Amino acid sequence: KLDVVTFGEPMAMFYANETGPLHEVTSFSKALAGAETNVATGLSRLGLSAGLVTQLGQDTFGRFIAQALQQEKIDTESVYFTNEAPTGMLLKSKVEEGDPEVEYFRKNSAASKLSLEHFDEDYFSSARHLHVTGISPALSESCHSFALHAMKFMRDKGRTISFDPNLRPKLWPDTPTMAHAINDLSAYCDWFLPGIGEGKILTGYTEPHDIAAFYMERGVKVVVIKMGAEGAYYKTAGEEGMVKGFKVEQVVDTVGAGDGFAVGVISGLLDGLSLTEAVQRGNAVGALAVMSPGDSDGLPSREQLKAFMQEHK
Ligand code: KDG
Repeated sequence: KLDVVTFGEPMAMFYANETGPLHEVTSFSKALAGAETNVATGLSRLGLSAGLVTQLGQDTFGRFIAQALQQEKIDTESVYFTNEAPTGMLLKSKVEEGDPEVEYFRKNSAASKLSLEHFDEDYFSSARHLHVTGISPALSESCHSFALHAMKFMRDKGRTISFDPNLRPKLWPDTPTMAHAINDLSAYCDWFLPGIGEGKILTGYTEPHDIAAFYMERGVKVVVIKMGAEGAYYKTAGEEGMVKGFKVEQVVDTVGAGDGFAVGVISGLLDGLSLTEAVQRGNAVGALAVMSPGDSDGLPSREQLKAFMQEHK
């Protein structure tokens, strides 16, 4: 039924319309956020069927998110509601350059209470592919167990699994705990998609080749490392190389680039493209994502993606 299933925490995001410290900003725009949600959005816009498993609070943000997911044609059959915890939200600042400031309001949120009780085997089995990020296991013990179980379950079913570490140090007790948890989970994925900075933190190595080798020793088949504007490095048992990035005229907001990259690589590989073509598509969707202020407003339709890739050859 589904091409891709993912799980995690969608949030209501308020991003600043003016630069300056968050507490001084007076005007914000509302948008849908959450790394897994961004990936599901991007895949759906490219015409793949994507399902998001999560729990929302019975509140205004929960209603906003449920509606936004439907507008994006994301399958919501496995979206649960609770009135015992609120829906998570975040604030994001506006910057002239570099990464914006992000402040979360998500502790003990409805999504953090997602647990194995919510794991619907039939729903997961109906998907060809599972996408996981390192944010979900950081949310709570029960979300960590959920992530591990989902990966083991889909692996036993012979499905492919992509994993973007998406390091969020604010959500973990300390760096060693974070690295340990992510590296343990990586052993269950087929395609591992870290950023170069994340790869360094997680392995202690600085060279893409060594970072990739670290994960291949754990059984990962494809490692693709995001190198920012340079593009991306890839390695498998038989090949390795760099795929150059696309030129971006103006970077508006870097958040969401990694999610866009995942959208390109996952959709490309599921469409049957070669690895280098899929990575190139990842670079293209990542470039489109940084040209707009929200996390997902730059994510393209098939036509927009094709046009961008042709114009920027
Ligand atoms: O990757 C984009 C996400 O960082 C953003 O949408 C918010 O999910 C989010 C997080 O936890 O940082």
